[in-house]
Amino acid sequence: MNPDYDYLFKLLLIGDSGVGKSCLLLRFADDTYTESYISTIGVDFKIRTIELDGKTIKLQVTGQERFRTITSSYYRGAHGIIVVYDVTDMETFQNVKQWLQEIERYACDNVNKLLVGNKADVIAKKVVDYTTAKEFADNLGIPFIETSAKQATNVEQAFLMMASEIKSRIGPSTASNKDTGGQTINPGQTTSIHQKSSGCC
Ligand SMILES: Nc1nc2c(ncn2[C@@H]2O[C@H](COP(=O)(O)OP(=O)(O)OP(=O)(O)O)[C@@H](O)[C@H]2O)c(=O)[nH]1
Ligand SMILES: [Mg+2]
Repeated sequence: MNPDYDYLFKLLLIGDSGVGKSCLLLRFADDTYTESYISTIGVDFKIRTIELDGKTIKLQVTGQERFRTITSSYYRGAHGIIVVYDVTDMETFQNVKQWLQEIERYACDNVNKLLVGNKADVIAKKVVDYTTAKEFADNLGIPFIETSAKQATNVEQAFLMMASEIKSRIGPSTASNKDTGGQTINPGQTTSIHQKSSGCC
């Protein structure tokens, strides 16, 4: 079998409710945006294939839903985890620490992380400074980017940044890392998925 991609990366979007995880996912995968807020029940799931350094990378992105039914198997299957906060809501930034603890607890040790400050278009209500968040991320050695799902600012860059970091960690594409053994998450799937015994990414 010859898959039509060189790499398959599984990404997870986590963060407080309302920060814009679903909107980032929709902007990245479908280039759409909607103002109306429908809190995610169940799992958001999208696939998009990108080109990076001449390689075809299939990104399978899952957004976390409000009631945190994401189980450890989702974390363990992920190659990269994007932690999102809302730049207009200090509490969502303060809660990033908790989200990072969840990653420590459940994800693979070498999982790639990215901090995203979303809603950067709402300049008048911005309460989390770029420099504050950047220093926080630098201290933890995590890349950081501000985005706007609404205006499509840096959304593409955020996902490309993540893909590129994972690609450099994993190294050259081989048959064994085309699908690195995480579980497959099906659209609309809401229940926990049993982890394959193949273990971590
Ligand atoms: N101004 C602005 N609003 C945004 C942006 N991204 C999302 N929103 C708004 O924020 C609200 C919540 O966005 P969602 O993407 O549904 O948030 P979520 O993180 O998926 O929330 P849950 O599913 O409840 O966890 C919606 O009303 C969006 O329209 C952005 O970049 N700019
Ligand atoms: Mg959502």
